Amino acid sequence: MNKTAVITGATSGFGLAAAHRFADAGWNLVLTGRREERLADIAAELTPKTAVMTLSLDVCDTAAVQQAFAKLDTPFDSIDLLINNAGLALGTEPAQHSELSDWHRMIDTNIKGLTTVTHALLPKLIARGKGSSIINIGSIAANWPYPGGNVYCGTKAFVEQFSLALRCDLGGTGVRVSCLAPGLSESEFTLVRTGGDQQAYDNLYKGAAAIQPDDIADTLLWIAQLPAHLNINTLEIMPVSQSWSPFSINRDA
Ligand code: NDP
Ligand code: 8X3
Repeated sequence: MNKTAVITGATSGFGLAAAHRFADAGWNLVLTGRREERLADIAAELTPKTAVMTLSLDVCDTAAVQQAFAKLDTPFDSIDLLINNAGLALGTEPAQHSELSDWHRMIDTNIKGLTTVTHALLPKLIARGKGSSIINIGSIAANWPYPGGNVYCGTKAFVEQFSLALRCDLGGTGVRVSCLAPGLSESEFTLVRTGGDQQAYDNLYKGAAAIQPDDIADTLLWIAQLPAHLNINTLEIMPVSQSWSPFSINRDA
């Protein structure tokens, strides 16, 4: 029997690439995102390869998430893998110049949305037991702060620590938990973050040989298909072009 994966945020970037990769590998898919038209197009493209169900929902809408996952039909009611990928950054300004509404939306999406989906699907994953997995998409921003990262960095630090703590609680159930933490990756993420600034997008990625969504999709499939006795705890992945700088020193402060 084919395995089933739930991928949140499957309308673009990592989630979309993962949908294609997992479909090619024969997984049934439950794909979510807010953009219904994109979901319909993706389902139409993938359905010849595998069974696909789409759920148009906002992960910040707790009732919608709970209702959607409470009534999954066969074969989608048996969940082997949850990829908690839906997320976003908003703004690149220092904290003192940031919008509070942006901070709250990042917290609502990256923390509250991710935990709502996890809570809704935990019973199904535990029912599948050995070999099932949760893969949470963190970020290098969890461990490597940078100017303008403020709340985004904080939300991804939550994702990493939540993933590790979840592993403790799920001991003995057979459910694996991983946090995959990418660095600079080329996707709509940067357009969302900058309010659609194509120039900022072009400047960031030009010559950077950034991670591509297909690279992350390959890594997700590798994690999900590891033998059932192995658990990747956290995995940071950067493009070779990205590395660290010295600490800054504000001498006049
Ligand atoms: P994209 O912007 O390409 O994709 C984000 C996805 O999340 C979209 O499918 C979007 O769907 C979905 N999404 C956003 N908000 C919501 C919401 N409230 N409810 C439901 N779905 C939502 O970005 P990436 O693929 O790059 O990002 C995916 C994840 O990877 C994010 O968690 C991001 O923080 C993380 N990440 C990204 C990096 C990068 O440099 N790109 C690096 C490290 C981590 P829709 O708009 O249709 O709802
Ligand atoms: C996003 C990656 O490097 O922009 O999670 O913080 S980075």
